[in-house]
Amino acid sequence: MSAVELAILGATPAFEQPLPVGQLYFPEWSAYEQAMRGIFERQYYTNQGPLTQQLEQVLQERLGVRHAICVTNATIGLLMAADALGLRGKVITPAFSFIATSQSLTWAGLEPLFCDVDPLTHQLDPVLVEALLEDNDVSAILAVNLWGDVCAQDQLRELADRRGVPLYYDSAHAFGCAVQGRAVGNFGALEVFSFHATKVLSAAEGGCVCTNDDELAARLRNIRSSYGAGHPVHVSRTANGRMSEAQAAIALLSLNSFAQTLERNRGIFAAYRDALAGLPGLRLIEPQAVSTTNYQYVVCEIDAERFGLSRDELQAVLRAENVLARRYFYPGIHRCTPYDELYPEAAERLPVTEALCAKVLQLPIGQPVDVAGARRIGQIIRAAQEQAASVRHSLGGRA
Ligand code: T4K
Repeated sequence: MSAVELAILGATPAFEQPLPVGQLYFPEWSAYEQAMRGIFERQYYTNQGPLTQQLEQVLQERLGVRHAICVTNATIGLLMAADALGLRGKVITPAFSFIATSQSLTWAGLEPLFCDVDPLTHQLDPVLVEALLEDNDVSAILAVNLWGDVCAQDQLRELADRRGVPLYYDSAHAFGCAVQGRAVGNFGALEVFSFHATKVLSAAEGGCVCTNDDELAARLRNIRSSYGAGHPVHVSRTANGRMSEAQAAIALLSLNSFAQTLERNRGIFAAYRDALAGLPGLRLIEPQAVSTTNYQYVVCEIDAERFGLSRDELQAVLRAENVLARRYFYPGIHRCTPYDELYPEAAERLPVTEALCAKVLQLPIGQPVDVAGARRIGQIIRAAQEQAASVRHSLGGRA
């Protein structure tokens, strides 16, 4: 029997403070204060200020991309992207993503055409994309680079080129990743990063659209706002997608310590890998296609039959220990408003997404947790499996 006593069975929680998922980078207070002092001295809050310009410059250099266009958040960036690409009709996209991916299409007057994902990597399945491309109404592919990994990019590019539609990426999970040494940000027509607080590069709230296409960049800048628009080009709609100076200040500080963040993440991920090794019914998702990952997330699949507890039961065990594990993504986008009513038949076409939504669990990584914490979480999960019958009994069908 395991020496670990579980909080769900009456023991004291393993962690005093709740451990959220998400990177949650916070700079040193003194560095933040200094950056804010600069903003106050310049009396310049937003509208493509000097810090935003500096951030764009640094991102372009680091990623080796011609244009890094900073925005308020990735959702706005994706929306602007759909408009700048001049899309119409349907866009092939996964339902296994955060709802913002599809909502960006809906806001742009487009229709998401949901495609299933690969059961091993969780990325968009190119074979299924090919079949959906037969629909004449399709005007683009919006792929999502998930979990610090990337899609089958070569296959997707080949399919998109053959059909003559743009391929673009929601890369909210993939900042800092590279494919054969080439930074993510350089693939497809454009890529959109999120700099949300939960992401590996944080502006507290923010994002960036990267492209090597000068024309597209000009349209994106003009859609974003007249500030920082560069040379005027015709666009039919404009928005306010500006990044504020306070956001840019945090992003610059986050970039300064990015190498340490990655190193820290790598250590935590390795601790989870060791701690969870050999557990029947638990599969840790490891990046496959990238040469560098950001370890932004720790994602596991729980096979209820083999593990002995369902994903939801294990989540309840962890929550009792103050580990705020998340069912991420749950439910699939096709089951969220308005898509559940628009496409009631979608679930049948998305068996892998359906299965993943029932078994994927996200564990904490980033600043809230350290290597010792990851090991402890691994011990809790192991103990939960060993004591599955008692856990189930204590939950009494609640999870
Ligand atoms: N595409 C993909 C594939 C995405 O994953 C996302 C966003 C987007 C597009 C859109 O990017 P943005 O427009 O957001 O830039 C979070 C984030 O809000 C969202 O950025 C992220 N993905 C999404 C998957 O997760 P929630 O609602 O799950 O976050 P929330 O508030 O529950 O936070 C997670 C945990 O962190 C909680 O336990 C609370 C804790 N937390 C959170 C924040 C913000 C803190 O302790 N401190 C904090 O400051 O959406």
